Amino acid sequence: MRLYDYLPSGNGYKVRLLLTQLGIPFERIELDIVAGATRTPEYLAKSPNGRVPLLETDEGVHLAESNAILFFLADGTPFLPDRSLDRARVLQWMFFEQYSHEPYIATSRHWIQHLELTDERRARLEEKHELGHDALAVMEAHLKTNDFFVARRHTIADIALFAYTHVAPEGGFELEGYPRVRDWLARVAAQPGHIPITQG
Ligand SMILES: N[C@@H](CCC(=O)N[C@@H](CS)C(=O)NCC(=O)O)C(=O)O
Repeated sequence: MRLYDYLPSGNGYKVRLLLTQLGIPFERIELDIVAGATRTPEYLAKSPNGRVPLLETDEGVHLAESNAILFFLADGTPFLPDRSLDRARVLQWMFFEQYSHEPYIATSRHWIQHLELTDERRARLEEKHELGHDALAVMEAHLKTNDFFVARRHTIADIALFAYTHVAPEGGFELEGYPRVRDWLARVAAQPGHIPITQG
């Protein structure tokens, strides 16, 4: 397996983390996304949307989109339940992550940590923070009665949401007001084979 990746990327980290927890060996190819390394003709031939992560199987098949990669790798393992309703609930939380969480929490972090904070970005940050806090509040409410997001155990829904939630403070999000989210972050970080986002 080969993973096209960018170390600070939470989307890349999701896949790195699952591959490691499944004990699947992989070669990691680091791409400098800020310098446009995902927009070269060679890379676009593999991944037309020009983003990381991208999985390349030993057969040379390419699969993009972090949560699709998680779903593919987790199938048949304890990280993805068998029951169809549970599988749908895993997808429910992964779609929530991509539509209501990542665009606000991950983007704020990327702008603050890796890009120049222009006046235009600074002005848009306020709305990103408001919508990011809405997503954190949804998570906090769910975790009032659940230790994990689906099926009362650690699944790829937790991995997908953990990736950018645990580094949300780097995007200006205080997690003090979300005690259940903080407890859940600790539970996910305590799972066997866990690695930090900084580990390639
Ligand atoms: N929905 C995609 C988002 C991927 C994405 O936005 N990747 C960013 C890094 S986190 C990227 O490659 N950006 C480079 C670019 O847009 O040129 C996923 O979940 O994989």
